[in-house]
Amino acid sequence: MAAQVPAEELKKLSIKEGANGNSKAAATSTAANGNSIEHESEDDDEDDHGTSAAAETGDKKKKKRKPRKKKKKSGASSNATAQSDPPRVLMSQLFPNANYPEGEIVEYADENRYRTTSEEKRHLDNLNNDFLTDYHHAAEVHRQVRQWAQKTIKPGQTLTDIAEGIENSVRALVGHDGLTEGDALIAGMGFPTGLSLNHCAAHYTPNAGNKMVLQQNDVMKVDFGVHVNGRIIDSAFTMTFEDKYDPLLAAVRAATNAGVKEAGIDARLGEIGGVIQEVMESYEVELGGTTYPVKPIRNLNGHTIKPFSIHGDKSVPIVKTNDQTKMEEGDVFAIETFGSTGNGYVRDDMETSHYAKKSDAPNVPLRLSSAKSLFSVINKNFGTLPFCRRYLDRIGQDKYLLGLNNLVSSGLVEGYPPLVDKKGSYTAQFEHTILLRPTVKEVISRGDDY
Ligand SMILES: [Co+2]
Repeated sequence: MAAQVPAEELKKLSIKEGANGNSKAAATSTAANGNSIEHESEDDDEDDHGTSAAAETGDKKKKKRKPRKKKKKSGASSNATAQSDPPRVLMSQLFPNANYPEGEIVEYADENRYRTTSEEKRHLDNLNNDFLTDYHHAAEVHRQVRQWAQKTIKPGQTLTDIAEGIENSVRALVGHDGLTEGDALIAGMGFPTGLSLNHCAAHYTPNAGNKMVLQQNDVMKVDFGVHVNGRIIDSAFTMTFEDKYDPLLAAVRAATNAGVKEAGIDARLGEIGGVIQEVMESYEVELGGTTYPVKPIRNLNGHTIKPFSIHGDKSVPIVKTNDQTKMEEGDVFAIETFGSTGNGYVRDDMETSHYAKKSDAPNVPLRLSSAKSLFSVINKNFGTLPFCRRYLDRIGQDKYLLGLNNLVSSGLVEGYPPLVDKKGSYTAQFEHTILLRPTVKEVISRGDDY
């Protein structure tokens, strides 16, 4: 989920309008660096799971990401050892000893090199055991669901079906359907499934009755969160069905990877933005006979993530700024970049779907009884996790709009309207969650897809 730059802050940025540097070298050196996730070797026994839940899955096995550390416990009640299609096998069943795979491990460099072997830092890392297990759990759910989504989503499907397909899969894999009070706070969606098309860059998900159908020519940002005990994975990718968009996607993928690479303990936020910008602007894309520079969307940011809170207090710009703030040990960052063929600037548009209770919500008396009861529902079901109108619908709430709008105007709940660039433009996004562990940087949401 994207963080927005306040308007006053933006004025301080010195942006060279239309600048489109030709530093191709910067781009290629940082682009799509290989990931070094600890894979166990690809299973070659594709056909040996015939008795499992995966048996019903038939043809779609070829691109499946297999669980990497399977430990068969004798006497296990169920014998599913591979994920089903759609994904419905509990992650805790695929990894019975909670030995969820790590993300990409990157050793610190330069003056932080000592951390990898430091006894003290290792000790600190070990203290984080529960935190890491929850994070690895959530990340593997994200990977399995998104890789299913990548091979399943096709033009002709409705956005509602796509969103529900992702959300029902996430809830099934963590084993919490979120239908009973408090259940969605244990594990489930970390925030609503963003399905933002074309010039819309972020924060679009269908509300009830939405009949929109994905088109062949669309550029769709798929941005969803998975949380386990409040540890949120925030990771996003872009889907297209026409080759002409490939340079746009390559620009943004490379820019995000450059940001991930620059991130580290003591790295300065403004400088990371500069590196991201340089990589992004080294690309251009030709659409319909016109060549467009790929511009970073300068009022969208990466951000820290706190327990149950998607936007922490630090922002990672995607253009050069003078922000000298440093990344620190223990920080969790969502590194996300957006590229655009439009203005490189977004504004609010369309009907709001995303909301979240503010963590610093003031204690104001609510006079409207519908607002009061809705606030209680939000507290019990989502806490400060972002939710959307469909999430209220599915737990049986109706006629809540007046109350919801009242909570927003009272300052207790924040609305996150869709963010759009110039009409007719195209925007793309890639995003990873990274942990600045005491010993190593972990790109926790890294997969073999992006
Ligand atoms: Co985000």
